Amino acid sequence: MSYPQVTTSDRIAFERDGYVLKPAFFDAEEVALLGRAIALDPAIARNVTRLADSHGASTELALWNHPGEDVFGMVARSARVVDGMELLLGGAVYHYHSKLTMKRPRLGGAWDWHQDYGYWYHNGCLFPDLASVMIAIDPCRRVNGCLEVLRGSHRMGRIEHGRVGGQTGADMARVEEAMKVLDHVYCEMDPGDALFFHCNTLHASGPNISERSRNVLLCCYNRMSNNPYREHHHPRATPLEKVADSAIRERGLVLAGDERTFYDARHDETVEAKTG
Ligand SMILES: O=C(O)CCC(=O)C(=O)O
Repeated sequence: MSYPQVTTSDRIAFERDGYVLKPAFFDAEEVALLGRAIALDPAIARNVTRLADSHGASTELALWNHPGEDVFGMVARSARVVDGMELLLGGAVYHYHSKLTMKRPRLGGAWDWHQDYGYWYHNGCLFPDLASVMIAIDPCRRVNGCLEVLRGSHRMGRIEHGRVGGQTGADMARVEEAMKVLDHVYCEMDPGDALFFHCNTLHASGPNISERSRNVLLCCYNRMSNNPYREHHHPRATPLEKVADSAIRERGLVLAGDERTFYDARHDETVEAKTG
């Protein structure tokens, strides 16, 4: 069986636009496993952090540093993702963290405009040699808060960030100027689609004003050569054990449960998943 791959023409698009959307990167069976894992793993529900946005709503986040043997780990370690990241970032990568961002029907809040490197710069990463892949578990549409990007904004370099609600947001005066010269793209996605984006790409997402949840998995990677110069709450260069693309389906519905250590992004501390 063959699996979708990131190609050299994807790399050209990524370098030009700061992102590339790969439709149907995961199939329906693989996406169903992710959806069931969210529903069935009580450790995820116990370790969700709510991040306030600038409009008084909040969005939900569950974040962990190390990809394990569970279904989320199989996706983060799958050859199609890791090889794709290595092609896009131009060298060997390691797993920086993964997170579920979840917007409940009618309640899920927004993500304010930011660059991921606006955060990660402060973690001792010298170069913006990091990227994320967002994998749609639910349909992502404007009405339920799909990701929005400013096409080509990664070429602006890192811009100033400050506190916006419970999040860290980009200097809006500069974002507004960038909006006058760059395309504002709503990245609508179907379940299984994967959006690879550069850590300096300005991105945001709106609130969920629909009756459907908007759950996505984000896996983030750093170049091995960009080992952070100091310890921080995400890992320094750590060997990444890649698995075959078939491993997601072959392993099936393996839950991490209490094997996983979550990181509480709101309180800036590591939270161990607890039983009971
Ligand atoms: O889930 C979203 O809509 C955006 C998440 C995001 O921007 C992030 O985790 O940096």
